[in-house]
Amino acid sequence: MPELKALIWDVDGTIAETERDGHRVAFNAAFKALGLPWHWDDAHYGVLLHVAGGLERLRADLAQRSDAPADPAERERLARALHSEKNAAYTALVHRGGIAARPGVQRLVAECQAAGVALAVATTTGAANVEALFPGLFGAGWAQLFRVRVCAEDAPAKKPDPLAYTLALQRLGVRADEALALEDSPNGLLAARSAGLGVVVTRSAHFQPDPMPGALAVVADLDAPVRVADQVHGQVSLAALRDLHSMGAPTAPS
Ligand code: XBP
Ligand code: MG
Repeated sequence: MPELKALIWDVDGTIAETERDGHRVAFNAAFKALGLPWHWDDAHYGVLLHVAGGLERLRADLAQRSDAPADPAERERLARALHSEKNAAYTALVHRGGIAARPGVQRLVAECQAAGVALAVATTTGAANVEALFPGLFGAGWAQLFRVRVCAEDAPAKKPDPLAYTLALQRLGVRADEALALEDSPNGLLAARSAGLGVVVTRSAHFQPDPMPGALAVVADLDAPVRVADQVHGQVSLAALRDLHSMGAPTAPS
């Protein structure tokens, strides 16, 4: 098995609980700012999250609302206005320091940095949201740490399409069997697997019960124990990832 050269990170739900603590809160702020009496509660947001992409999520919700504009052009205008308002509220919330990294994230990033394992991001959210979040979590050198970042602007075909991951691999200059992906959602898992990557799933607030077919491992968070064949590592360390990687990626889904 080739050496593990890169770790590709999903952002929302994987690096931080940004869906529960950031995007949902910001969508609700956007409804209010535009004078709409709408509110996405936790349970409804959990269902909507199966649509990747905030704008796509708004379109899906508006399409089934009886109190949304019936005219498609007007509905699209409203979805775009809400999405842009949501992103402004999200970056403001993040800048206020409202969101922490999930357990084990900063430790694993530091381990990779020390060992020369490249770090990349493959996310369906916009670059501005990543640029708002990362300095608070990884310090002033965050952009050197995560040199390769594939965001919504680069990969318009959202997960489960593999595009974000294939682009990240291309820009890293590594093959799929030289990298692993970290994900929290079924769509993300499918996207990374379709790009030929082995995937470790770290369960986030909204995807607790979802089956995660084909993941190399599924953990509660990166500080939780992880089983690799007949051995249990105390946490998702780089050593644990190397062991998982050496087992080889499961066959890509058809
Ligand atoms: C994240 C998303 C994003 C965020 C909101 O999925 O689907 O749409 O919810 O960001 P993943 P935008 O973690 O699989 O990348 O509103 O900027 O889309
Ligand atoms: Mg995610």
